[in-house]
Amino acid sequence: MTDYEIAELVDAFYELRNGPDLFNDIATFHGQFFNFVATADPTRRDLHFNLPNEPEREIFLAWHRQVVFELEQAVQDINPEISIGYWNSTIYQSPTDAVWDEGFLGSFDANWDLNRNLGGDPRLPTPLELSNLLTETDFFEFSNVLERQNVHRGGHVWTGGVMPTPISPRDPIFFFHHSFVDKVWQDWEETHGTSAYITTSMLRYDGTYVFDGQTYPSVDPNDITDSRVYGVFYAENGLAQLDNYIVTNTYNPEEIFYYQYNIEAGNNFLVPAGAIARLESVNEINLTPGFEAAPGSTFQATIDTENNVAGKIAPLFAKNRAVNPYPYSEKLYEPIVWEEGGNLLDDDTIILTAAPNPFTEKITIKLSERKDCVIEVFNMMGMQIREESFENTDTMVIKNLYGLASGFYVIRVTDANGKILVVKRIVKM
Ligand SMILES: [Cu+2]
Repeated sequence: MTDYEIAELVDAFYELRNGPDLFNDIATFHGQFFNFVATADPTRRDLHFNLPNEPEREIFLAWHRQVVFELEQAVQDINPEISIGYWNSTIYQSPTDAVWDEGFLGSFDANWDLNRNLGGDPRLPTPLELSNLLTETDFFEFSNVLERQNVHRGGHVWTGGVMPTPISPRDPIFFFHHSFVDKVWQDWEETHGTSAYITTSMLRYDGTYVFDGQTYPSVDPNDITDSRVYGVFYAENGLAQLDNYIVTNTYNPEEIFYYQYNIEAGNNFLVPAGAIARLESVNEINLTPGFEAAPGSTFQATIDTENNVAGKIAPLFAKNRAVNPYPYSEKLYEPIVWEEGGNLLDDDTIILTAAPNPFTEKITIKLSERKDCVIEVFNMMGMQIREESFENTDTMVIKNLYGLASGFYVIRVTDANGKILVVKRIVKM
């Protein structure tokens, strides 16, 4: 997440708490329905610790996906540009990690009386525990092991304070932790594809619950077994791969997928006629075979030049979802735009490198095959400072760049039919 995303998210959390207090409403609900023994009262439903042999009661993963979405929608009502990231607790296991900084989630400890005891119980999950979990083939067994062992339990007990208690949603880290649990479920579902519930409605999301004057719709857990239903893609290792998705603008009137590193969209990522979508990255966007923006759609690929990849970013948490972009209208910057779709990329994969990056006086661009191309270079203000055409070549060199000031530039490669092949940020030393 960029500094901007972090600062805005923290502000939104305080605003929610000081307003209708969604944090305490969720925490109270979670505490009230935390866990009941089925034999004591078989009619009483709950949220946690049902066994694989009582699947008619089980809603753990779907309920927590929905509650993260509920909070995220509330955050986006305040600022539609931001989303909740995930805490990969198999990697980030130190109390000095950026998420605990005073400017991120650190300040909530004292201000909300959370009494955290970071690392007091050190049972965070290992990468091996996670990979073993993902080999489980039965959905209810998978859910049960995930819930009871360290992939889920770890983040709660390691954080301490309210986190290992039924009112854990009082601590905002709960939502970053459950985003991670949700990512693990999504990874499992993409491999096994067999998530299925017996029950068809959920506590709180049964069509009767009212919060802040709003009645929540009923949600069938079977309808949300793929996170794409909510436009959620989990980035990993610097790559957000957007695939098998049709933009519908159901939850966001302008679907913006923001990720600071690399975004790749293809393999049946479709923007139908009338739909609006934008991909925005600090670094690089690639459109690969299977990407389609239909005629009559509005599609943009934009490089965010307000934020840096290096330095300004806490690279722990990344989650893509539909959020609005930075307001470009406030400055001269003309976003790099590809609008009015209808351009389907070729079936061949285009691999592009621009080197060296950082560059000093020339850039060499390589494609996987020979093409007619136009290469444009833009400065931070979005002004085009160079345009060169190349014919039937896979190697293009742009020279005489030593006069440029140090800093960021954006390079755009377009083929002879006006299709954008890549938009990439480069750095002048
Ligand atoms: Cu819970």
